[in-house]
Amino acid sequence: MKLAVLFVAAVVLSGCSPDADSDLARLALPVGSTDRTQDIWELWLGAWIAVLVIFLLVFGLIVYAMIRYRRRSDDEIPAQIRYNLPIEALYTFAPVIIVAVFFFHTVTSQNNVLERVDNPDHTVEVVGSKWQWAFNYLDEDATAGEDVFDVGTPQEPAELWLPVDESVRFDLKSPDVIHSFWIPEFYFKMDVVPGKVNTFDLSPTREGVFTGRCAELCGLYHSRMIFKVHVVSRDEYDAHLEELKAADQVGAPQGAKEANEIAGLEGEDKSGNVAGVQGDGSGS
Ligand SMILES: [Cu+2]
Repeated sequence: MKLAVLFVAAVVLSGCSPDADSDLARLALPVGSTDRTQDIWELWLGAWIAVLVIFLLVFGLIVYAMIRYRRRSDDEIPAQIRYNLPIEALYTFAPVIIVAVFFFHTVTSQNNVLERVDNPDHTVEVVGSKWQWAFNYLDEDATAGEDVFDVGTPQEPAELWLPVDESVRFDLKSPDVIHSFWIPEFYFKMDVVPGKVNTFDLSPTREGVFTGRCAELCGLYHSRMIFKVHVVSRDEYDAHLEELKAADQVGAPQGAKEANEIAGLEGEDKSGNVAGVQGDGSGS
């Protein structure tokens, strides 16, 4: 029985992969785009297999019990059974085992995804602030070691450029509240926490333009914290950095340019409690 169920699950899911054309074959994930997406993909696929097996097993037992122990005539009552120790032990231990297996695979996948590379090729400092992003490219050859940045506003979102097949370290910072840095194609998000630098490494593996978001409800214009991600060749990446330098976007801002200028409310009093949003560039 178990083997049959496993076989069905394997057949149903065998056409699935993280770069399949159809959403269904990707199990509703976007096309995977970094060297870390395979780990998350395997976790996702494994969870679906486990869920399918459990579903078929439980549903099969329900149908079996309904038919096998049904009331067969009006003057007969099916055997009334209670306190079956083996079955109650099964009820208790099966879920514990299921949770333990999920936990084990979650921890190992997470460790793989968060593994550091020794000398990342690039370092991008990501500053999430109410309500946009700043991307600081630190110590790049293309700019002769000068830090350059791109910073967005809710009306004009920032763009993050990344070179394909080269490792990037992301340092996440926030000057105000908790945000979450999320690029769905990377199968990954990480909180951006004030007073703490969160870090992760990855290499984008697929050129393209993606949409990134803030995934932590951070206030009124949380939904405007959208940004564009361009994964490009190294040459295009370097050219973009040179453009930023030529546009005099030199330095490493610690908050959005107009963090307290809310879309549609231009000209409002900008003192008050959002004034602290604009960082001083000290990088603390
Ligand atoms: Cu946010």
